[in-house]
Amino acid sequence: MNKVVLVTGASSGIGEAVARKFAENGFAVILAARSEDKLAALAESLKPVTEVYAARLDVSDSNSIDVFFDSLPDAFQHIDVLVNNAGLALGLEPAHEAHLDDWETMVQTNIMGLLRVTRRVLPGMVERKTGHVINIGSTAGNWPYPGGNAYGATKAFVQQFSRGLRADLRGKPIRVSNIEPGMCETNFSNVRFKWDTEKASQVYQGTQPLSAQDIAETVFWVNSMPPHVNVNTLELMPVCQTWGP
Ligand code: NJP
Repeated sequence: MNKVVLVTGASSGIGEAVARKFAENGFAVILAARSEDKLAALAESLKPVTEVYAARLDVSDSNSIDVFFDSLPDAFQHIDVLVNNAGLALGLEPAHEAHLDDWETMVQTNIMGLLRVTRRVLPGMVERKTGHVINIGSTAGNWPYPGGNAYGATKAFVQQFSRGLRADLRGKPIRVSNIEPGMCETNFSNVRFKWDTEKASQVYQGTQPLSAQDIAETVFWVNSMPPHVNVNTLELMPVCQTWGP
């Protein structure tokens, strides 16, 4: 059996592009997200290329996590690469107008979801003495922008958790990387910025954003480095992004 990659949030955008990239390069892929119809379509398109398993996973729901991992077919149990990509950003209001429900959903998805999945996958990696956890963070975790406060804080958590994982795994041949995209054209950015040109122009000048493929190439490259090389943190921004360093 080929190496196995699990991609959460594989139904669109960066996750879909990452799954395609690994599939085209000989990995067996596990596709996970809530949108089963989109996963099924992606799985169909990848089946001629590689072994695929697709199943519903809501990372914000611990029951869904249990069902998903308890149902993994034997051939997909040995996860070599985990790409913790599922995530979302809700609301663009300043903190004094923000909706607590939005904050709760972001915490449950971007923080608790990533923790739940990692906790299920990591023991197997430790036992097999091999593995790579690749977390998809955000430039927003480093460079807060107006209205992105709580979202950025969840991604700052992802960065700090990645650092902590490296400490926990010290001496073990398991890699942990944190990839931090800036503005990337996906459903995420369409929903978040394109509906309001004025707000979009505050954070993004409207020339060329990153593409999901740009991130997929980066994630694949990070994993393709020799096993003794750990890319800790990698931040990518489109040249036109107006917020940041
Ligand atoms: O966005 P989108 P991206 N359980 O909306 C899934 C980060 N990022 O590809 O469940 C399981 O196309 C959702 O699937 P579904 C961002 O924070 C992006 O841009 O079917 N899955 C979908 O597949 C995120 O961590 C930008 O709705 C859940 C996927 O997540 C990652 O990149 C900038 C889920 C989201 O795909 C991918 O986002 C940046 C749940 N509860 C960081 N909730 C950017 N695009 O500009 C959502 O700095 N998903």
